[in-house]
Amino acid sequence: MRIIYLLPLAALSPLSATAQTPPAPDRAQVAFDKADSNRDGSLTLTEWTAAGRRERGFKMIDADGDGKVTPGELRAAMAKYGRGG
Ligand SMILES: [Ca+2]
Repeated sequence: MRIIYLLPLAALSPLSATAQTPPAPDRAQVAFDKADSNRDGSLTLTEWTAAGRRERGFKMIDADGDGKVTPGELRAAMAKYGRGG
């Protein structure tokens, strides 16, 4: 009997999720994809500044300092600072 009551709630949850603002990981991926002009899965400073973002932000987000920003680094920075730089 318990399963019958839970199923309608489970079916509704995807609908309510799409009506809300996307969570930070999704926004990070969207921002990343927008800036990753050559689609190689990492952002260089050139791609970053070409996307209209500041060099200072790139250096803050490039956590390991290898000169490339990964989706994970961007996600972590957006979680920390609330935006993409
Ligand atoms: Ca790239």
